[in-house]
Amino acid sequence: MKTKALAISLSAALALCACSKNEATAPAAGATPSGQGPLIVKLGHSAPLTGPQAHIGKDTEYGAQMAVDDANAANIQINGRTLKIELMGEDDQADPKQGTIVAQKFVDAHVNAVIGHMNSGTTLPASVTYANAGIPQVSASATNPEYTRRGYKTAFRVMTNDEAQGKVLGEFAAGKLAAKNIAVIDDKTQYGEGIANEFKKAAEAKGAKIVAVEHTDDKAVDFAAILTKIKADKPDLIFFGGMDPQAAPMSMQMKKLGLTAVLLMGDGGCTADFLKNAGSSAEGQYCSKPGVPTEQMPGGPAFIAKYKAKYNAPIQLYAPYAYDAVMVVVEAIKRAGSADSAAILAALPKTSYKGVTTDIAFDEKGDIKDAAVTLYVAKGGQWQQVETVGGKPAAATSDANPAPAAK
Ligand code: ABU
Repeated sequence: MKTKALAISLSAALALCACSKNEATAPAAGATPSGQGPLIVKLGHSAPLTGPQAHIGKDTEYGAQMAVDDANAANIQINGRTLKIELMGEDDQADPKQGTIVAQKFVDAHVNAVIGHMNSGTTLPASVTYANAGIPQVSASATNPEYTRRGYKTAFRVMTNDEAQGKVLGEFAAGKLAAKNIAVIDDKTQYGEGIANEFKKAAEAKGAKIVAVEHTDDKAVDFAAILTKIKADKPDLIFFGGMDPQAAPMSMQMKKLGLTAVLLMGDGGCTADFLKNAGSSAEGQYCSKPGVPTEQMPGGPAFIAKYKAKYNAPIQLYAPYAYDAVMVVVEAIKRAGSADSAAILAALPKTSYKGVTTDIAFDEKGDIKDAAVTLYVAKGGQWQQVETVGGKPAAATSDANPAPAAK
């Protein structure tokens, strides 16, 4: 009896010891649990899940969740333990302050890596927190070039950045679209202003004249004052740096006010929702998206079918990229033989992964190599490919891993 009581109090003391040691020393960010059983890996995912951009944030989360489900179903063994990934999804509301709150929440939860954030405006401030905590961050959508230019060893991106996208857009406007007088509107976000600046540089370098520069914000829906002002400058093209909740009403109001200028946007406006919400005004408007069209991606057709079967919704923008961002982390864990954040960080620069979207490898900054940009025109309620600039030749990606078949 005495021996049993002593054993119980000893094990209780040991448990207490372990617990207070854990609290006192605060385990390294992303440390994996020791002992037998599955190797639990926590991935943070952050995007706007409420507010006007929730449809894009949800799309990104769906893509990440699909990858998590596929990885868990694959029964991956890491040092004799089955990898079990848990996705911790958070809503940063596309708000930079909320983005840093979410980032700290992920640090406190000891996530092993982060997928996101969706917006450049949240990704940039959050990246400081992850860099300080040594947590790998893989963005599937934030395209502001600054994200990978701060020298953080923790920052990676599986999508073409806006230095490339803005250049392609500017050259397209002044070249194929032969725009001479261009008005530029941005939403004053890190993404909108950033891509507008890259666009302006490239369009001017190709001989176009910027006749007006206006700013709105990412909550506005009434652009009558801005558009009326711009109309007097007689632009033949309006470039908008921002997201579809603004782009759709802007397109409708351009027509209502009798502007004959064509609307050109980056990826933020290149969505299924833009087409739906802009109605007939969408016809003939242009946009760009990083990468090749989803159906031309190595794993695109299978991904589209599987996404539709699972979520019964069209892909908005970034779901295949979020899928690849998760898989790039999973591959890093496999190569490292460990899910510790430090081990993932050491493995990520050596990534060579045949993803759904393309073959993924990172340059010295953490940006994807061989980035492509595709231009689209709205025709008959669809985004139709105009041309793809850059990227790998098709043959180089034709043997890539297809996404798993639709369930
Ligand atoms: N890439 C456009 C939307 C996300 C962002 O960069 O803010």
